[in-house]
Amino acid sequence: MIIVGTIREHRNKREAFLCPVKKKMSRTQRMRFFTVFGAVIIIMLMYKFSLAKEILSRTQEYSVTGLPMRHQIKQNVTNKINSSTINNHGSNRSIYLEGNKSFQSLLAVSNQLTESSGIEDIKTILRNQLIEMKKFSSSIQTLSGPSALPVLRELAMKLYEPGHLNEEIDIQKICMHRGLSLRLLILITSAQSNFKERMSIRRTWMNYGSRQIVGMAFILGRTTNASLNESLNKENNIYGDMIRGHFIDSYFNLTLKTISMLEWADTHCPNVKFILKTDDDMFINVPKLLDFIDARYKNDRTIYGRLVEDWKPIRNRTSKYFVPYKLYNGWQYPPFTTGPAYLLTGDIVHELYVQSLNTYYIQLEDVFITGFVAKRLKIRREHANEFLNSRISLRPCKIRNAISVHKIKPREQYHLWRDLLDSTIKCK
Ligand SMILES: *[C@@H]1O[C@H](CO)[C@@H](O)[C@H](O)[C@H]1NC(C)=O
Ligand SMILES: *[C@@H]1O[C@H](CO)[C@@H](O)[C@H](O)[C@H]1NC(C)=O
Ligand SMILES: *[C@@H]1O[C@H](CO)[C@@H](O)[C@H](O)[C@H]1NC(C)=O
Ligand SMILES: *[C@@H]1O[C@H](CO)[C@@H](O)[C@H](O)[C@H]1NC(C)=O
Ligand SMILES: *[C@@H]1O[C@H](CO)[C@@H](O)[C@H](O)[C@H]1NC(C)=O
Ligand SMILES: *[C@@H]1O[C@H](CO)[C@@H](O)[C@H](O)[C@H]1NC(C)=O
Ligand SMILES: *[C@@H]1O[C@H](CO)[C@@H](O)[C@H](O)[C@H]1NC(C)=O
Ligand SMILES: CC(=O)N[C@H]1CO[C@H](CO)[C@@H](O)[C@@H]1O
Repeated sequence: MIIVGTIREHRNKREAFLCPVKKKMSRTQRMRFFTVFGAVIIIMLMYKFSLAKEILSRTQEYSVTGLPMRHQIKQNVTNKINSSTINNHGSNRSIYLEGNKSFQSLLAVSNQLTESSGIEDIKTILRNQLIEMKKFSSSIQTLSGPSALPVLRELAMKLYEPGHLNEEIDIQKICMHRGLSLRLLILITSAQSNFKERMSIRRTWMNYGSRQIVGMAFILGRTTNASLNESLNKENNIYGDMIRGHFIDSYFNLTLKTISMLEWADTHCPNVKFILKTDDDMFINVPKLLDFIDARYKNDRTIYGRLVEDWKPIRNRTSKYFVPYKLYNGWQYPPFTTGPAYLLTGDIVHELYVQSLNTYYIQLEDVFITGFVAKRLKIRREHANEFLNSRISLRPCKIRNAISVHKIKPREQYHLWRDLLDSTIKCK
């Protein structure tokens, strides 16, 4: 009895809900209703789509910085767009405005519809609404300059994975007795695939590493490419001179490589007198560098190199050195020594490491370490003309007076090494 009663009640309710609609709607009215309903759905879908496109185009713009691994950067920026880590009111505001605008245009459509609106009226209203929408979309596009980029302004510590794969290397060979009797440690940042570059250095100026007072090693990151990883393992089995950090190796992560270098030196070689940071496309005149150090043996808290002042951030997205305002909004960098080669006194390594982790990340490692971090720690930066850090004519006498020469191809290392040692060449 009770069951039958509730079923009947249900049916009655349904009929009460459906019947008046059925009765009131004529065929044309029903058509109009569904057309408007469909149009509203289409508008909502289009807004959703344009919103998605807006986000996508921003992340793409961000990645058009000439940085390799742009795919991964894009992925992470997209991942983080939803999280609160984005400190970007510009883009948040425009997305928010867009939402408000879409709500308003739906209201506008419904307000303009009357009982008597025909299909043609609805079409006109929708067309006008679409034109409005397009105008608004393009105004958002022009709004999204660099300031609207979803850029992550993060402390380096958030990005850096500390630690090294130390099982593969002979730490004593690179830095004996934690650097107590070591005068110079040369750490060469190297890209994983640059096997030829490493070989040419091993066969030339790296030979000085066999002296008791000089230690040398390459600094690399981690890779997810198993076959590349395997060939690096093999290379290290033979040479044991590659310090491999835990961070992922990429152009955007260059600064992490230098931080990794500082961490390793701080942990395993804290007593060394001087550290040269250099790259695998450099020729280093080690005897000249040792003379340079001997003349400054008593000095402390200094970075020597090619000092540049008044350098301004590059805001051109197509540049390799592009830095968005969100990462650094100053109009010029503090004085810094350029990245291909600079020399640190050993006493500042620990400070530099700790402070670098507490500094906002930018991918220009020289500006970051020898500019921002060193300035904060009040470390002197001194210009030395012998650091050429640029491509010069490779005449023997020029090389003999230089400490570092940039943009050297692997086969040129051999020529320079031979010229450096050739005692038949006399210079003034
Ligand atoms: C964005 O965040 C909201 C709420 O935090 C969540 O429901 C949604 O799934 C997230 N979307 C994406 C694409 O992660
Ligand atoms: C957007 O702004 C709202 C309120 O202003 C805030 O709660 C939210 O976290 C912001 N979202 C993003 C992605 O910045
Ligand atoms: C949406 O925009 C209109 C005007 O453009 C404004 O008056 C209204 O306050 C906005 N709504 C919200 C929720 O901000
Ligand atoms: C790369 O090789 C190292 C050393 O053998 C190993 O610890 C690591 O797990 C390897 N990584 C990958 C991605 O294969
Ligand atoms: C992995 O590294 C090898 C070289 O060792 C290269 O030929 C290959 O293209 C790389 N694979 C990917 C997916 O990058
Ligand atoms: C940089 O390194 C960090 C730490 O290993 C890693 O999570 C991140 O994916 C890397 N970024 C790029 C762009 O390679
Ligand atoms: C940005 O750089 C590209 C090439 O590097 C150049 O063609 C373009 O004119 C530059 N744009 C501006 C605004 O300087
Ligand atoms: C390529 C890249 O940066 N990947 C990182 C994206 O972010 C997640 C966590 O937020 C990391 O685990 C990935 O390594």
